[in-house]
Amino acid sequence: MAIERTLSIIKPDGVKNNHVGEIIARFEKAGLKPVAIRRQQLSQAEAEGFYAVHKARPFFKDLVSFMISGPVVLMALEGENAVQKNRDLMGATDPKKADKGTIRADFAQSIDANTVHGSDSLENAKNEVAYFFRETEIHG
Ligand code: IDP
Ligand code: MG
Repeated sequence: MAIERTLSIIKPDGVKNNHVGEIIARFEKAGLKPVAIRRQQLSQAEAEGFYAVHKARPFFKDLVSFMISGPVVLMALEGENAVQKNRDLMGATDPKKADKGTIRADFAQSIDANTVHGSDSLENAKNEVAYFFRETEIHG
């Protein structure tokens, strides 16, 4: 299997509820190494740009305002099959539908405050990692 990189974001609820360490521990135990990491307050423009694919969706405004409601933790994760592995660890978008033992099932409150973002394809992962990190900030 190929070594991949993917973007993970611990959303404002995960940061506010002090789950940063537990979430990163799950990634590391699963063989996903945070090769770049930064805590940051996103601006409205950054959040809108990041979620531009969802611009036409009815939840876009709420999604952006939630994402700028507090600091997030941005990470590039590296490991075998990293894109799918991260999605498996996250669980379904709606925490009520997420499998037991996933990050969203264990920590998320709602479909808005669902604790983590993860890239959904290798192509999106490349773009999303590059959206937040320069190559010189990534150390494998
Ligand atoms: P994902 O985060 O599991 O990849 P996406 O469909 O890419 O899910 O949606 C991006 C984010 O938008 C979700 O994580 C969630 O916070 C929010 N979202 C998605 N669908 C809904 C919805 O039906 N209502 C409210 N928020 C939603
Ligand atoms: Mg998505």
